[in-house]
Amino acid sequence: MILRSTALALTLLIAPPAPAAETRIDVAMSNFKFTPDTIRMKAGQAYVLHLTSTGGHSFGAATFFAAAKIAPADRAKISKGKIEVGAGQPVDIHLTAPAAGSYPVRCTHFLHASFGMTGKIVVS
Ligand SMILES: [Cu+2]
Repeated sequence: MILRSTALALTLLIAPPAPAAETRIDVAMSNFKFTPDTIRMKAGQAYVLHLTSTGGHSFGAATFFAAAKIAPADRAKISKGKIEVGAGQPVDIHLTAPAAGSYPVRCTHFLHASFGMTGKIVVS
């Protein structure tokens, strides 16, 4: 029993559980689209959403951000369900994907969504 406990302790010392690897997802914003416009995630998996823009756009995904687990350090980057992304000012959001579903994404800037600047996050 003592030997078994020692062996277990040694195993834990030698191989501490690795933190869940984050998958990076790049989303580029431009006039007037998200690339890709369908973002795919697996429920419960860790991601870094890397947002870039060639102009002033927002990544509006209120239902997604409300449902996902957002890293505390990144919560302040989200305001009223959206993230403003300026040209040359990338934003990273570390998060854990929520339950399966399709969550709408849109740029909230005036008329941008009607010009086609919409997308979705599909969690499976
Ligand atoms: Cu826009």
